[in-house]
Amino acid sequence: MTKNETVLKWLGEMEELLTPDKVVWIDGSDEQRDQLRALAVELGELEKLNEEKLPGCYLHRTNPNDVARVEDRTFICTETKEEAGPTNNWEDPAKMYKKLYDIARGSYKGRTMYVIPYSMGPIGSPLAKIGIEVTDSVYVVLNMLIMTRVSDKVMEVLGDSNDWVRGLHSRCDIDPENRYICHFPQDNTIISVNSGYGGNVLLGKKCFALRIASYQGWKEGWMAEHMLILGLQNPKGEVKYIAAAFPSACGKTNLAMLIPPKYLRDKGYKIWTVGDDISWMRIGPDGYLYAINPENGFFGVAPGTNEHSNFNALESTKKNTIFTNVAHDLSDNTVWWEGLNKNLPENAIDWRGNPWDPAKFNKADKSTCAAHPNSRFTAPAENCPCISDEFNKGQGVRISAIVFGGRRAKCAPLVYQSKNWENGVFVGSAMASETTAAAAGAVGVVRRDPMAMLPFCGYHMGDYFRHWLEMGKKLGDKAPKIFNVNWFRTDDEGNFIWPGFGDNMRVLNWIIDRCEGKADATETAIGYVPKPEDIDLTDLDMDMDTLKEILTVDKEIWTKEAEEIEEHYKKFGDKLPEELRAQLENLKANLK
Ligand code: GTP
Ligand code: SPV
Ligand code: MN
Repeated sequence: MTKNETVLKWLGEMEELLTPDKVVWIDGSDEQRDQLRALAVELGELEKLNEEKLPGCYLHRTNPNDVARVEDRTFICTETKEEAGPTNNWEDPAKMYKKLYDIARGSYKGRTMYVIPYSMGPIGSPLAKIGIEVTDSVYVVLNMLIMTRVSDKVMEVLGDSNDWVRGLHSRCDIDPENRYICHFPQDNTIISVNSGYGGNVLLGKKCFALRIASYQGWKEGWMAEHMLILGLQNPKGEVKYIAAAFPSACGKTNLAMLIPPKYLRDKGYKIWTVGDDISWMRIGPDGYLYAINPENGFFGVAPGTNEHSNFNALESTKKNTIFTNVAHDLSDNTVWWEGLNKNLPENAIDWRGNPWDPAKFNKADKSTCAAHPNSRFTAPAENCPCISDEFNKGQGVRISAIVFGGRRAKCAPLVYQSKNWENGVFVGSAMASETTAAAAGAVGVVRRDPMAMLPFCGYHMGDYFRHWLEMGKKLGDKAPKIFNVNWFRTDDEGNFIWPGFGDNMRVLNWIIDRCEGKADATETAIGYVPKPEDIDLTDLDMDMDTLKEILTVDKEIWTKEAEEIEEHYKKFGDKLPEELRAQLENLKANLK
């Protein structure tokens, strides 16, 4: 398959360590994929779904102890603890290699070692990067075939270069006590043991495209971010691109595939999807910021996805999709999850593999759900009805606006614009959101999640803030404008006030108008907030007073917020850039 000595040497070491019965290279062909699908069914790793309704689709259940990312078992193993910083778990690389090799040794015995050469980004694009993952899981191979670009051409493009990311995945015994997701950014290496769940094992995704790539971007002068990328087309046919960072399960996939409200569609507005989770961004020859989506598919949250909330995502899952931990509707051999429709299946198997009793279903009690709250679909991007023409082009799209956001029941207004890049970096660095089921642990607890990168930044977060500030200096007046949004303000009964989903288009239009100098705003202590009349409420069952309420900046709440940001900043010690400290002081002064 290759003459690249760095690849052959590493694969030799892996074979010796893991002792597989055989080694199979993955070539990206339909023929090999079909054989592996059949094998996965034979092994019980996948169940084949209704070929007429869901052609090429399969169901997988992970071990119930293995359903989300495990942040407490995720490590950044740099030479020094200081380099990993206060927000990452750290271990000495030599110690961690030994520990992991001891766990993985001999673990492929009686099994096959699959070698997956893949490209993050269009193969051969100057913005793309190459990885090789070895795994003993056919499920992982089939997911990687959807999520990344796998082909013989990848090794041709690599040639004899050593610029590629090593990824070792071994299922071992799916033992939660020995589960580790470890990154060695200085060796371009990832090792993941004892898990079979998405973000822990599809090593091109969070492990490479964010944790390793963020480190590479810092060293090489570019950015790897937890951001969707969308193109907003106006009635003149012009398309402007927005990149948006929200924490896990906070609405990236939904925003990326949004369908505008009817009155805006009638005028000719349309959204194109470039990416739904990860963005790699570089300064182009013209000095502007350009982004590609390094992925090739969507690993999306299933619950809540339906033809009204996210039609395009649902369409994307109608063929060649793998469903993980959703419910199996036996009546027609299809899938179901909470929020798909109101027809609770009478004859279904839940995500644990047990018969599901719809009579016992109680919306408020997650343990009665048929699908796991973090159940997911792995769908090819090419299935998406609104996939952008730019998706497969390697040069990237020019970003006009960067948007931060999260789940805040009371604090952040629907939208505001930062005063400038530096102030925007402050907004991102101070971001907070309620935790979700995407990671193991408590749900609904507010935590600081800078730039939605808390679980994904592969180095010291203080250096990461500094890198953002440096990028801003290089971009100068060509820098994208930075905004913050919050779809999740709630009323006293806990209901979301803003309708969200397609109606978020009303906010995107204000954002683009601001970028083009077309919309007015009111200056507040935290930034520029829209004049209520500039958020178009046509056809919406919402009055001006309610809109004004979600646009208000409550000084009392924000004074408390500033205190919490101060606390949060203490973690970074003298690595916290002075500029950000000054921004915080400025906010406090504005609130007086
Ligand atoms: P990851 O894949 O984990 O990174 O998640 P994501 O950020 O792509 O989130 P996603 O779009 O999958 O949405 C997660 C959950 O939030 C789903 O249950 C959605 O239905 C819900 N959601 C998305 N957008 C909105 C919105 O505008 N308003 C409300 N109320 N809920 C939303
Ligand atoms: C997330 O948790 O942000 C995801 C899913 O996108 S995972 O791939 O598991 O990280
Ligand atoms: Mn994500």
